Amino acid sequence: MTRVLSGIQPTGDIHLGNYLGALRQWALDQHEHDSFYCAVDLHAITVQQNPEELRAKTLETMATLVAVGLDPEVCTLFVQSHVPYHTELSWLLECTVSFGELRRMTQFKDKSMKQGDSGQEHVSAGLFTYPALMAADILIYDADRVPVGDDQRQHLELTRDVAERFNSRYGETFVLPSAAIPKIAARVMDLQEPTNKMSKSAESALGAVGIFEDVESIAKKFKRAVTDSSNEVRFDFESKPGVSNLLSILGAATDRDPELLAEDYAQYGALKADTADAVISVLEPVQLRRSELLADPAELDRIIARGAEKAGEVAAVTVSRAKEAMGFLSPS
Ligand code: AQP
Repeated sequence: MTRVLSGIQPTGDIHLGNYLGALRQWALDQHEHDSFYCAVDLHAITVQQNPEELRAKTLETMATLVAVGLDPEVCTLFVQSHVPYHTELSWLLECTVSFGELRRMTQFKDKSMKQGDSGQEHVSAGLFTYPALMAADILIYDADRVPVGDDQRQHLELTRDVAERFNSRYGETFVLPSAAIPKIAARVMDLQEPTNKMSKSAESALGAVGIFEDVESIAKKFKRAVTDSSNEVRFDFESKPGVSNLLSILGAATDRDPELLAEDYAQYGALKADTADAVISVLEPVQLRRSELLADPAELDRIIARGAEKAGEVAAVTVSRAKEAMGFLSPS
């Protein structure tokens, strides 16, 4: 059976891009494949976090994963730091990846520049080496398929390169994974700056739609979404990024082709209103499920503990295989 792995950082507010680009696919995949999903708290600390907030966000993220439809009886749902083998394998892979490969990662360039622009001079070494940890997250579960948004494509390619290099140096050890990127809404764009991806750290609060926002606020954000002055509804990201973003969100929320949807609209106003309605009807059941879960913390604790146990059993085997291949002396 195909093995699937993916993760989400327990930071900021989970937004529509995370949902349409990744989480929704995770929920579908769990029934087809042997699936492992986690809150990647070790990735979150590549930028400084408030400890109390990190703890609260991690719990909240786990509740969100269940709310979007992940069934802990069907898939393995866990918190990354509860399986310490990830950091152990990460070190082995840090010694396999090259400095030049890490330096080429566009996400490092973007995020370190963003920190510089916001007056923070401290850029952690972890932000630079994080792709090695991500490779460990994937390779440790022998994952064949990694459902992610388009922004993670480069990290997935690096993971494959690292696995190939390791296998050719030390013998067949890791499965080579492939990215599973959705056809529609693989890169949901910011509603205010449609040439930038929708992000948890968006400049304007109007640019990103949180999946737990109240419906009035969601409707307002779509109403104010930036389009252009030509008032022609056409799916063309190059010349009409704002309108195309709305069409692709509407397409993803209604399972329709954005190019065909464009033919149904003559006005931007109607497109914005229908997109808001479609998004709200997709998100409302998720919002309801999450509030039920947060009201039952003992159940959430049980899910998290069970997930760590299941994930740990698989991870332990891969790490010992990798250490053996590299020539580490086994403890007697
Ligand atoms: N805009 C997006 N469109 C489609 N997919 C997206 N993903 C993130 N943004 C979009 C996908 O969501 C999954 C979880 O990603 P993450 O936890 O790494 O989230 P992130 O990339 O940290 O989120 P942000 O919003 O980009 O935060 P910033 O930029 O502030 O750090 C991944 O599969 C990702 O592809």
